[in-house]
Amino acid sequence: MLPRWRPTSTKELAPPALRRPRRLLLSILIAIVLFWVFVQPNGLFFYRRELFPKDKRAGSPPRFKEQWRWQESLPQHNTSLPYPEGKTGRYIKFSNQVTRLGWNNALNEILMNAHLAYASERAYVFQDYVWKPEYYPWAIPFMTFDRFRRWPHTPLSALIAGPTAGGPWDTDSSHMPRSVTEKYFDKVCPPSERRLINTKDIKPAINEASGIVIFETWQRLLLSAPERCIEIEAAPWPAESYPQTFDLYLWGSERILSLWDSFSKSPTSRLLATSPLVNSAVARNEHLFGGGDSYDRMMAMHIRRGDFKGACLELARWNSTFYSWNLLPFLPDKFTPPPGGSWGSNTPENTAVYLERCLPSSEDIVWKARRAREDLARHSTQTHGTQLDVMYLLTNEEGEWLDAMKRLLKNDGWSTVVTSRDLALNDEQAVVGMAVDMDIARRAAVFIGNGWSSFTSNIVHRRLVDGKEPISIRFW
Ligand SMILES: Nc1nc2c(ncn2[C@@H]2O[C@H](COP(=O)(O)OP(=O)(O)OP(=O)(O)O)[C@@H](O)[C@H]2O)c(=O)[nH]1
Ligand SMILES: *[C@@H]1O[C@H](CO)[C@@H](O)[C@H](O)[C@H]1NC(C)=O
Ligand SMILES: *[C@@H]1O[C@H](CO)[C@@H](O)[C@H](O)[C@H]1NC(C)=O
Repeated sequence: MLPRWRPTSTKELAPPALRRPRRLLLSILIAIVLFWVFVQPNGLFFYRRELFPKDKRAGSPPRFKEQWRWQESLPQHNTSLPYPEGKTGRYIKFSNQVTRLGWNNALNEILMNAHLAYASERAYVFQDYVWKPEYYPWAIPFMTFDRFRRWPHTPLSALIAGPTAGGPWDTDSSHMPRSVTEKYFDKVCPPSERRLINTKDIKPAINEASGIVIFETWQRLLLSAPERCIEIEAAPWPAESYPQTFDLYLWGSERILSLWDSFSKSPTSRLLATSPLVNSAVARNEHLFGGGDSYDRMMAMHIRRGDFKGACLELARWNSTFYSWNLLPFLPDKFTPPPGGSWGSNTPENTAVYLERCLPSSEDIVWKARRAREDLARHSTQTHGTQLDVMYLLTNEEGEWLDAMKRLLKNDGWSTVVTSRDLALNDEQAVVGMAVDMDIARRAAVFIGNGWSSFTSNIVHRRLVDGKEPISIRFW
């Protein structure tokens, strides 16, 4: 889904050019100084909106020292390597990548940037995932001098594996430069040797273009540029509200679909893999489903609630289409925004249609599960008549509603019902809890997701790349 507010990014505060009495100027200066000291991300103190966050883990969060050390010791971090790696190699860093937003809004962009780097024959500079504070499983202290606690971040290799996070390319493309860390980029491409490209000089001309035109525009630029080291910089706010190379407006529209063919077949997609940490968490919890061979009997459903109760109304208000790969025309359960309504408001009938598809009731969920199981049995060429009796619910819901949901599903013949809340995760595994859920949903025989969710869309991507058939991918 599109976030309702813009993520803040550093270095965007420009003092307004005011010609007013001196006293006003002085107050503004004081306000700016106070902002820098207290509020601004790298300021001295951190100001929290939620002082009493509930549902957070106790103790201090894990630091991932091992993973960072592992990333640093990757073999491509060696300046003596021959072209296109080493000190004569070609590199691209996207400093305009989204930060402080949900993992899945970040993930789709990270993968597309890595694919662009590959197509441009440059090493992709991979960066930590920086959390949206509300989603981080630990509370963020009111005041702290510790930068990690203030803006928690997670090494990419804890969340995903494959060439995007530093793994090797396959043999067909072993001549391609491997992804490197920011730290190595700083060494092999010191600032004095970088060409900076600001998105404001490229994006305005292609803002409405289809995904493939956007991709090829950047690809031509990056391929033909003689500079070894390129860094893409975000246009300063408010020039662009989403200064990403592949931005939220693109992800939320059908314009993205022109990229599916090349992206889904790319080594970036084919070699994308589950991280060892996520795999360890899945393995640890498999006994809940009846062991590692239960995925053939499993249906997984993404029940997005919590913040989605408000979000679904916003989606209706703005007449939103499904998100990204959920829009692929060969998938069942297409959603076409109903006609009617006006800019920024929709009719009550249309809003009801949105709520039905975005925030289904417990009864609708049971009904949909039954239908999806029947449709699979009837149309699948992959499942060979295996009966589904294991249900996994991926959800940010909890409490009574969820307990009742489990009972309803059991009454409807699902003999095993497990939810996100039932998983046992250690601290490190809890940090990547969303990726753990996603991987269980990737493996399940059928998946039902929320068409507006980027979380769902990235599961759809992995399932299709794995070769799962469209009838096994459903939406509310
Ligand atoms: N483990 C788990 N967490 C979820 C689920 N749904 C939502 N969440 C929580 O919500 C956060 C945001 O979800 P993401 O999908 O990663 O973020 P997003 O980019 O906002 O995604 P969408 O809102 O779905 O488009 C996650 O980090 C979790 O804290 C779920 O099914 N399982
Ligand atoms: C760096 O690369 C060179 C050239 O391939 C190789 O000889 C050397 O052993 C590598 N260094 C390390 C630390 O791997
Ligand atoms: C919503 O989208 C539909 C289909 O694209 C269109 O017919 C309708 O007029 C749109 N409504 C608004 C309020 O933009």
